[in-house]
Amino acid sequence: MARTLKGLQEVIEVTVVNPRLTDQGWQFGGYPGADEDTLNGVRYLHELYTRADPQVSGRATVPVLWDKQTGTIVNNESADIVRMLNSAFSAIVDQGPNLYPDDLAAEIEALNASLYANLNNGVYQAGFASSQQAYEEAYGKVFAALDELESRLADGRLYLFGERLTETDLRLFVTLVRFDAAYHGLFKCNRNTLRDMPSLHAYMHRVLALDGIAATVNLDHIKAGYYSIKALNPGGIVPAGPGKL
Ligand SMILES: N[C@@H](CCC(=O)N[C@@H](CS)C(=O)NCC(=O)O)C(=O)O
Repeated sequence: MARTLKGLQEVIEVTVVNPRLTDQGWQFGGYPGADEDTLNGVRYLHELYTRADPQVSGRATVPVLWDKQTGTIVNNESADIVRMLNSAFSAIVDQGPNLYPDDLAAEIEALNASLYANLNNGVYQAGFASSQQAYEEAYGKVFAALDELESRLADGRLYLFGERLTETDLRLFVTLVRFDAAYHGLFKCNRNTLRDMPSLHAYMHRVLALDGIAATVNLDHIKAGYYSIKALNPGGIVPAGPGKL
């Protein structure tokens, strides 16, 4: 999203991994809409981690920002990468909204933190809970956060902080756009769907309608990806719905 909004498509290519996580982690190619690694010609993402650091251990996660010139990983933390795309390339391409304006920095940090704890990560805590109590606590946090956002957006503002789109909107959108297709069913966050929350639902569609953003969302990949988590869905059946977001 940040790449598109900042007009960096010509400067930074995107390689989409196969949405079905294998026992070797993320794989390139072999699925509609997934890309081969034409740059390095590897099959699994972990091979790029090893190229970057032969001693590396741990999980090979996406996203990865890869430097073609030095042949290494610049960063693998989405929050950092969004900040980099916002300002680090402005000498080459200077366009798009400032996603992290100085005068909103403190508020952005505060909302990012609570959104992460209650919603972005809250849905995972609900989905991967190993006790009824942990699940119900996470479920409570998720819907309390959604209720708060629903009333925040009910005053007719366009984005979380008013007229200006910020990185916090990107961080919220990516969770909202997955909600009905993945978190409601697989992660048992099923008090209601996003469609049942009119202001939030309209907000999600407002962001989705921004120039180029719909092309960054692949509903089939979202469903195939989440429903291939074996621990939660051993049979691997992917639900047919929802028909639309
Ligand atoms: N802090 C990282 C976390 C990335 C992360 O956990 N990515 C997951 C997918 S959303 C992943 O690649 N998992 C691969 C695995 O667990 O093998 C970020 O948000 O950028």
